[in-house]
Amino acid sequence: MHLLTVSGVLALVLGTVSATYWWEAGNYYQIYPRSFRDSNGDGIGDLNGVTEKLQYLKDIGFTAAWLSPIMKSPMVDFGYDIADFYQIHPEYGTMEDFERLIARAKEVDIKIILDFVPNHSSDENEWFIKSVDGDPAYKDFYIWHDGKINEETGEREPPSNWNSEFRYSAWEWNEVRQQYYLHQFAKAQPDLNYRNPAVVNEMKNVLRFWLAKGVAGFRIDAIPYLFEVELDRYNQYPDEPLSNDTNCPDPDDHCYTKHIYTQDLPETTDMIYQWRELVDEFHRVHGGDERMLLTEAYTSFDNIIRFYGDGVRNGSHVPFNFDFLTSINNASKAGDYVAHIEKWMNAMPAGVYANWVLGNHDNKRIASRFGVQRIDLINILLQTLPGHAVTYNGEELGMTDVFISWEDTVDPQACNSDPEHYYARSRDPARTPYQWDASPMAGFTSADVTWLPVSDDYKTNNALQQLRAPQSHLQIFKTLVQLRQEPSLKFGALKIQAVGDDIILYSRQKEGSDLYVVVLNLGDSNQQIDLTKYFSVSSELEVITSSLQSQYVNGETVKASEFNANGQVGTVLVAVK
Ligand SMILES: *[C@@H]1O[C@H](CO)[C@@H](O)[C@H](O)[C@H]1NC(C)=O
Ligand SMILES: *[C@@H]1O[C@H](CO)[C@@H](O)[C@H](O)[C@H]1NC(C)=O
Ligand SMILES: *[C@@H]1O[C@H](CO)[C@@H](O)[C@H](O)[C@H]1NC(C)=O
Ligand SMILES: CC(=O)N[C@H]1CO[C@H](CO)[C@@H](O)[C@@H]1O
Repeated sequence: MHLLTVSGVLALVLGTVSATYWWEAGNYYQIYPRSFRDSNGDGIGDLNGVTEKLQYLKDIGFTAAWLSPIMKSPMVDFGYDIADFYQIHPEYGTMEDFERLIARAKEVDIKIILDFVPNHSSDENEWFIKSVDGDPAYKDFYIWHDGKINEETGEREPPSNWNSEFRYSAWEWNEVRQQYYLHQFAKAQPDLNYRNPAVVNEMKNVLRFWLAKGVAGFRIDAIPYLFEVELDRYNQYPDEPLSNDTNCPDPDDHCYTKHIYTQDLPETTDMIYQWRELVDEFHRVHGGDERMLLTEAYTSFDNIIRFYGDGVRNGSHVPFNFDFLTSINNASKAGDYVAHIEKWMNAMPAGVYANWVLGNHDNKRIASRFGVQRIDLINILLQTLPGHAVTYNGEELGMTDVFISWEDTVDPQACNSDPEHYYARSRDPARTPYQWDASPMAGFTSADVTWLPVSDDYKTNNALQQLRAPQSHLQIFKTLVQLRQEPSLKFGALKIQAVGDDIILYSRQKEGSDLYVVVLNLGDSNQQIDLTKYFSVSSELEVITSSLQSQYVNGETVKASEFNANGQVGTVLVAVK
């Protein structure tokens, strides 16, 4: 048996954070505004819909909500293509609606965090239009290049072999300007040129603009793509080496090359530190609560950790832990979970919090990936580990993927594929309307058509039904969120270990406070465990909460030496003094 003796380290790490930050042990809720609540009956979610539901989020106990992009956009990539960084997308409402949302959020005491998409704009952005026209102020706002002349054919070709995330060349020819521009995502998302100080300044103005509107911070999108390599001495961009990945034989795919010139350049980390300085400065000048940054990056573990800061400069408060999201899946064994949790906890610099993410709008639903039976177990895990927990809307209800046919698919990442392969790439199944109640269209809208279909199971799986039921995924979730206010859950050390392939056992305790024990059984079969062998607990424990299908009910007292870890069940217990 391998008992981790990391508790001393963790106690130190968490102990160094003072107890005055609003975000400590924060609970972040990701709202996908297009699918959250439609207040005006057009089948598309909107800001007034979010405002209407803020009390619901507060009742669950969330600290903050971050909204996927709400700025003006032609919606080629559903808001990740911004046409005006200073305006609200008309389908979602007006600036007045946004101001009301902020005012209401203050009333109910929930922080609002905006999605900031710095890597690219929409091709309909006025900056891009001016850049195409060669307007001196905007000429170099984007990355333009003449391309190369093929010596054999005499034809003009893209400057390099770089591919877009959404397949095919990352270079697109522009007839007006007679040059190629770079787009690491869709063609309609030209990459901004961060080597141009005017761009860096403009994007800082964007941050200041929304801070002045009262947002509590930003979740920053697609960090690794911010910078590309500089032109070489022949004024060319070098080709990237082939990845030689046998799983990726298609030259049009992004994974066909290794992205050494287009991702994770060191300048990226510096940019995060600059943005942190900006939000800290705003706080110094304007007072109030500190503003925070969350960063999105599918990048190496070391890079993610560096986003926290380098010991001199601070960076992101919450560099999303995508090591966890990308490494942990339904086939993971207890030891894999423990290894990844330990890896993060041990790599974090002093004075910061860990964070745990398993779902977002770019991945299939947790309940579909791990099985509906395991949704409570996963929620228990995310909510009882030290640090921040991030929940994508609907995961607290155990919403599942909704099958979307090829004809109905709207996600550009899937549309760029074909009828045979699109489903694996499609992000639509996890983006369908939130299931509020059993009324038509799940209470999402009064329209008869929605931008993505409402799940068939909404009559039996919705927020209202779960709130009324004596026990439900949502009730369990609420219990967990409340529990996080306990000193042991907020600041307590973590002692974690795997027992066999299926059982994850851990405790959380702050000195002088209650001892909490969490038992997660990933496997299908029941196992009886003598918890007194692993924790210094007396003969009895009390069940705080447990998965829906557990044999135990909340408040029940159990014998520590004969605990039944039911299959696919998670349980939180507290030692009886
Ligand atoms: C892939 O193979 C080519 C030679 O066929 C080599 O030049 C290149 O460096 C390899 N790529 C990587 C990432 O190893
Ligand atoms: C970084 O953050 C810590 C608090 O976590 C603070 O004590 C320190 O002064 C900050 N450093 C800078 C350079 O802002
Ligand atoms: C997850 O794995 C278990 C086996 O441990 C299997 O029974 C179940 O069907 C899998 N669920 C999904 C959603 O793949
Ligand atoms: C998780 C996440 O927000 N991913 C986004 C990364 O950026 C691209 C392009 O902006 C979006 O398509 C993804 O949704």
